This record gives sequence, structure tokens and C-alpha cells, in this order.
Amino acid sequence: MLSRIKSGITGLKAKLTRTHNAIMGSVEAALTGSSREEILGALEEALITSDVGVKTASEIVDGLRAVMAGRDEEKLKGCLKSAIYNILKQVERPLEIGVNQKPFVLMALGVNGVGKTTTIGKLAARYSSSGKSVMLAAGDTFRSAAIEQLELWGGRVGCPVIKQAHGGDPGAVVFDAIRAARARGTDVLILDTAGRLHTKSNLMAELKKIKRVIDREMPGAPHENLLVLDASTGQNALNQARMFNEAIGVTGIALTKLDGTAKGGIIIAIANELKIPIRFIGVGETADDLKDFNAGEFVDALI
Ligand SMILES: Nc1nc2c(ncn2[C@@H]2O[C@H](COP(=O)(O)OP(=O)(O)OP(=O)(O)O)[C@@H](O)[C@H]2O)c(=O)[nH]1
Ligand SMILES: [Mg+2]
Repeated sequence: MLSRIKSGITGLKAKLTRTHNAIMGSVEAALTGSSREEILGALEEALITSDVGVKTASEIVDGLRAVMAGRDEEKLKGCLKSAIYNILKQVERPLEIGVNQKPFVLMALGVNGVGKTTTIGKLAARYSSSGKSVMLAAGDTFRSAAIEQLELWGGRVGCPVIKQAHGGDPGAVVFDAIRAARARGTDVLILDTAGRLHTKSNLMAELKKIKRVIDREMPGAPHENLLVLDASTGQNALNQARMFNEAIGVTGIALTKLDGTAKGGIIIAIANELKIPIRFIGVGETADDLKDFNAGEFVDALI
């Protein structure tokens, strides 16, 4: 068990290497300052440039100032690590697929290119290999290749994909999907949605409509509105989270592309400012590259 946990951490560490280097490069540099105040000032800047954001960075540094008397580098690092852990721990709430909801309906949300369809494919692979029956619904009827991309994942995982023609009504796709999932006794129904329409307000109106259709067919569904965010877009991701949460209501977040050049601090900003559960992190393009978010593991890999 312990060795499995250990190899999990090592694996995550390897995936987060670039993100770790980006944040730790500037933090280590900050720690070499000659006075406590100089160090804390540089640390605050290092956190801001690592996408932690002004508000959260200053809260973290104020906390360190309150507990740190001297300028011991190792102690400071330890305090920084526990400050970040405490923020992230609050949003560590893995997604649980309720057995009473059949189908459990998960709607994926997010602007174009963040990794919605890929995350859906990874989730389908995960649930289906744990013995659940999964169905996908191609609710992005706007972008021409979106349906084919979802079908590719459906084929890989071996689960059905409900679709209509390109340009069709996503509300109708979702309606069909819920009926089909109920008829077949499907455990998990995952809905893909568009990331871009002609305008942002069109997109929000369409997503609200999809949500209404779902709720009418199955009161209380969707059971999870999973917002997918691309970690490499920094503070934009925080703005997207605010926007989707206000318009649609977000119950969980999947943060993708942490294996790339993302500076990683955005996860701390999202956790501290929005307090929305972070369900998953994406660390690559294959089915195995979606991990449950675990605050302890993540901080160990990051700092
Ligand atoms: N490195 C890396 N790439 C990812 C990850 N998640 C998604 N991608 C890649 O990001 C690109 C966009 O992913 P999609 O899943 O198509 O994004 P989307 O949100 O569905 O995009 P639209 O359908 O255009 O709205 C693809 O090339 C994916 O392979 C991740 O965690 N790490
Ligand atoms: Mg897509």
C-alpha cells in the first residue's frame, strides 16, 4: 500500500516537473534575500508570477510573516508548504458516483480547447474499467470535428455515444441521451458541451437550456457540473471559473495540462478564492493521465 502511494507520488512528481521547476525556481531565488522582509517581499512576487494571484499571494505571505521569526530557509519553505497545503486541502473532495442516481449525469463545461472532450474520454475509460456502464452524449454540435472526436474516445473505451447531426440542437441530444441511458440502465452518462458559439452570451444561454432539459427529464440532474480549466492559461482560468459558476453553477473542477508549462499557482488561487472542489487534475493526453486531486500528493510534487 505504502509503496503504491509512493510510486503514485513519484509518478505525479515526474509529470509535474516543469510546473515544479517554474514555481520553485522563483521561490528558491526569493529565499536567498538578506533580511526577513526582503525574503517575504520577493516571495510574494514569486508567488504572483507563478499565477497564485495578488490576493492569495499576499494572504500566504501575511500568514508566513505572522509565524516566522527568523529567516531560516528550510523553515520558511516548510511553512510555505503547509500554507499551500491548508488552502488546497479545503478543495480536496473526490467525485463520488452515487449509486442512487441512475444514470449519474455529469455535464462537462468549459471554453474551447481546455480539454473537455479529452477529460470526458479519460473519465469514460476510468469508470468503465471499474465496472460501470458508461454512455457519452455529443452535446457540442457546433464545432465540426467535435462529434467525431467524442466517437473516437467512445470507440477506444467501448461505450455508446449518443449524437445528432452536426449543427443540431444540443438540447435534443441530451434529451435522447437521458432516455437511452435510462432504458439501458446505464450507470454514468457524460455530456460533452460546446466551448464556443457565436458569442459568449449565446454559449451561456445554450448551457442553461441544456441544464433545463436535463432537469426536466431527470429532476436533480446533472449531478455534477464539471468545469474543465486549462492550467496553462493562468489567471484566465480563474475568470472562467467565476463566469461559469455565476451563469451555470459549478460543482467541481478538472484542471488540465499541468504536465506542460503551467506555472501551477493557479490551482492555489482557484482553491483559495472560489472554494469549489477540485476533482481531477490532467497531466497528459492518454487515458491514464487523469488523477484524483489529492492536496498532500500535489503539494509534495509541486514544492
Ligand atoms: N498535455 C496535455 N494535453 C491535454 C490535456 N488535456 C487535454 N489536452 C490536449 O488539449 C487539446 C484540446 O483538448 P480537447 O479535449 O479537444 O479540448 P475541448 O475543451 O474539448 O475543446 P473544444 O471541443 O474545442 O471546446 C488536445 O490536443 C488534448 O489532447 C492534459 O492534461 N495534458
Ligand atoms: Mg471538445
